[in-house]
Order: sequence, then C-alpha cells, then structure tokens
Amino acid sequence: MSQFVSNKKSFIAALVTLFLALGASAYGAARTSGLWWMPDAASKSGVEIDQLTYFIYYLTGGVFILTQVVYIYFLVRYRARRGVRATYSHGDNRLELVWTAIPTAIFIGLWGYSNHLWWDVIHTEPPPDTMEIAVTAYQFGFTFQYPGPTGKLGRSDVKLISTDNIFGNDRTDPATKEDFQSGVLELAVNKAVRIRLNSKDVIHGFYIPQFRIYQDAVPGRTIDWVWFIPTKTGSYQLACSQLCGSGHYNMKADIAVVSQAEFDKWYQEKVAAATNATAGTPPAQSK
Ligand SMILES: [Cu+2]
Repeated sequence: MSQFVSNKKSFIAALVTLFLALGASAYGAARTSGLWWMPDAASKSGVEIDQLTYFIYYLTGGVFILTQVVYIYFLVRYRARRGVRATYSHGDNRLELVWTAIPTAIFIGLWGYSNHLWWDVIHTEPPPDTMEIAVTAYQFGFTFQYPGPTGKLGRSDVKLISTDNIFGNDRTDPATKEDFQSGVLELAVNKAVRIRLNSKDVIHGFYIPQFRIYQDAVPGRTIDWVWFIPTKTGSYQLACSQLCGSGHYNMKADIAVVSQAEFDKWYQEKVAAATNATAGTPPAQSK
C-alpha cells in the first residue's frame, strides 16, 4: 500500500514538473510588463478600457470578499451544537428587495458606464487629421497601404480583391495611384489612425493587445470604423486572433510607433520610393 502511495506521489510530482517546464517555455516570449497581468496600455482608448476593467475587477473583488466573510461567519456562528435547536426562517421580503435592488442598480450603472465608453472608443468620429490606412489580412500575414501625399487613401472595393490586387484598389480613382504599401504598420505617436480592414480569404483577427483592440477581418466586407491613437512609442506586434489555418500560429506583423519626425522621414522615403518605382527608376533606400 505504501509503495502504491509513493508511486502515485512521484507520478504527480513528475506531472507538476512537466507542467511547470511547459509553462516556463510558454512564458519565454518577450513581454513589456509583469508576468501575471495585462501588457501596459499604449493607446488612448486602451487606458479608458483599462479603467473600466479595473473598476469592475475591484468592485466584484470587493463583493466577493464581503460575501465570503459573511458566509464563513454564518457557517461558524450558526453551526450545529448540542442542545441548541434549529429555527426555521421564512425569509424577509424587505431584505430580499434590498439585495435584489442593489445589484440591479450596480449592473445598470455598469451598463451605462461601458456603453458610454464604447461610444467614445468606437462610435465617435476620429479627429479631422486622422490618417486612414488600409489593412488586408491574408493566409498568413498582414499588409498595409498608406495614402500618398494628398493624404487621401484611394477607393477600394472588396469585389476587386484578388491575388494581384490584395487591397481591392479601384484603379480608376487617381488617389489609388499614389498610395504605397508597407509590410510594417508604421505609426506616429499621438496621431489618430483609422483602419480600413479587409480579408483576402478567411476570417482573421486584427488584434493588438497593448492597444486593447480586437476586430475581426471578414472576407467580402470592409470594416472601417476602428480607429485609435497610439500613445507610447515602441515596437508592438499585430497578431491574428482567429484560428485561420495551418500558418495561423505565425500570422503577425510588426508595428512601430515612432515620433512624428521619424514617421515623416519614413513616409517621405516611402513616397519617394513609390514615385521612383512608377517612373521606372530603382527605388531609393528605405525601410
Ligand atoms: Cu489569420
């Protein structure tokens, strides 16, 4: 019997070790903040979304602790004891009303708060100087298209999306001719960006944890209501968050949030390279 128990113990120990070893490698990925918490918010609406998350977290955490304390107190205080008769209670309507009304009021308040926040994050029009960037998700990557010097992204249509026209550009629109493409999502800090999101094939996810943004890219549909303001310079990763095929695990793109001056320099280089390519001269050196 003791042999059996000892075998069982070592088996459990081996399992725990295995899980810890697997867990350690899963956490080997680079992180920008603590191990057990969300990465630091790096967008304006991300900070607001975090405030709502923390508010709900501390509210429900407080209620949890309070109810558990009362629960344990009652368990101990009214435990079965020799010589003490149990009493039967029919309940109390006034109490019932109170503990139904308070949570209801809290839930309605949370609905109002989150609805207001969501309106601010998504439905409000972005500032007038917002740059629109087209994003196409495909098996297995993301690609970006920026507006040319006039600042206006050319027209596109999902019906025109094909292998040679991954953004579905409408080539009859003159603005399309000056658009240029990039494999990196280069953004200027504190400058609003609106994305025009398309998928070439299946459903993908446009997911940037640090910006607290997640939006599906759906084939046959252009999604143009997501906008955000990056607030911290740095390198981030755009990841696909919808299981979209065998290469899903590696479907990602780099995001570089840089100063306005650095962005302008990058933008000028890209525009010059695109112009030279159209003119038939070799493109200038660019990132
Ligand atoms: Cu994907």
